[in-house]
Amino acid sequence: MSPISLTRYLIEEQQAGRICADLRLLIEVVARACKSISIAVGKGDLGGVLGDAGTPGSASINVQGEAQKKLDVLSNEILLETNAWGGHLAACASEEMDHSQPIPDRYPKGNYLLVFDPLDGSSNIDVNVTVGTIFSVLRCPDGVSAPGDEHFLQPGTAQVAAGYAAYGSSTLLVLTVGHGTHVFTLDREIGSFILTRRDVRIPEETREFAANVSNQRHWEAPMQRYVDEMLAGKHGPRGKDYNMRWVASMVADVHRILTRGGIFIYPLDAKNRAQGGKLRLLYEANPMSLLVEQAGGAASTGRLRMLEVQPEKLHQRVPVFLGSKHEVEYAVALHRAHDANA
Ligand code: AHM
Ligand code: MG
Repeated sequence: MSPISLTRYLIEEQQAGRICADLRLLIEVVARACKSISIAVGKGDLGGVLGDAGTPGSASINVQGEAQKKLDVLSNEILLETNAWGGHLAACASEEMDHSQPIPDRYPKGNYLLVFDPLDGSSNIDVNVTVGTIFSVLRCPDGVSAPGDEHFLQPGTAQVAAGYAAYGSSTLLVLTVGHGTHVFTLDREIGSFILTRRDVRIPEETREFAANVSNQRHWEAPMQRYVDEMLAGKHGPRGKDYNMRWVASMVADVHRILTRGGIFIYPLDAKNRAQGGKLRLLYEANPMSLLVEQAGGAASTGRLRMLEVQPEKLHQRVPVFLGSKHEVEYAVALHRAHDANA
């Protein structure tokens, strides 16, 4: 059978009545932006794109209070510019921008809102480890012609599409439009994303976890216990030996879980408690949670199903537990038992 390109996949989804033409074109434009980012990431030092943004000794700081890399800024610009003129969007919101940005008046406007983390895993940019772009598509509420930050505050269940591009040994686009999670690989010779894994399924059981264990002493008690139990191996309460992997790029860690199972955890800890967690609900947790649920996995804050959290602010942060269903359920049960005894 001839390869199925992203374009063909999306046209077939439209023909099946699962997406409309505007959403199809919007996803095509996001994919085009990801190709441009992939090229910029791939040039590395040759493109002069590594290192901090800003001037020497005074790195530019984003709304998250984090030093921006040149590639964070460039990727954000690529996504904004590529998506500005297509006529499918009403506004964009980015992890790298203080506020959402409406489509400029000189361009036609559409009915969707695009949310993105332009280059996730920034700490890995300069060391040639996988980074990625995470995105989520929401509907602009009816009757809203000039959307502001408040119109993005929709729960993850309202996402009409979500995905990520991973810039690793190959460039991948992983996508859901609410009917399964599918993997497309960039064929660099023809410049197209080709469907390489349809309907990914995450095994319900796992022996692998992803966590920055250097933070363990700062975590809430149930999560300290959870990881202690896994580290105790087959002679401990879990009765099996676990393996640990932590790339520190959420796209890479989630991609491994979509490929062979596992659990990803970024708990609440003493350092991030005031902000509610480390990872961002709208830019990271919600799109990844939709992809994981669509692949048969589970995603939680530890206390709530991630996709049902009602956002209160654009840059809201949350604790994250996602991946193999039974493992996530176990982590949630430990939180529940702890809260019941508090
Ligand atoms: P970023 O959006 O600033 O790159 O931060 C998000 C990243 C995730 O990709 C990753 O899971 C996590 O931060 C790594 O955190 P840590 O450096 O604490 O291990
Ligand atoms: Mg990020």
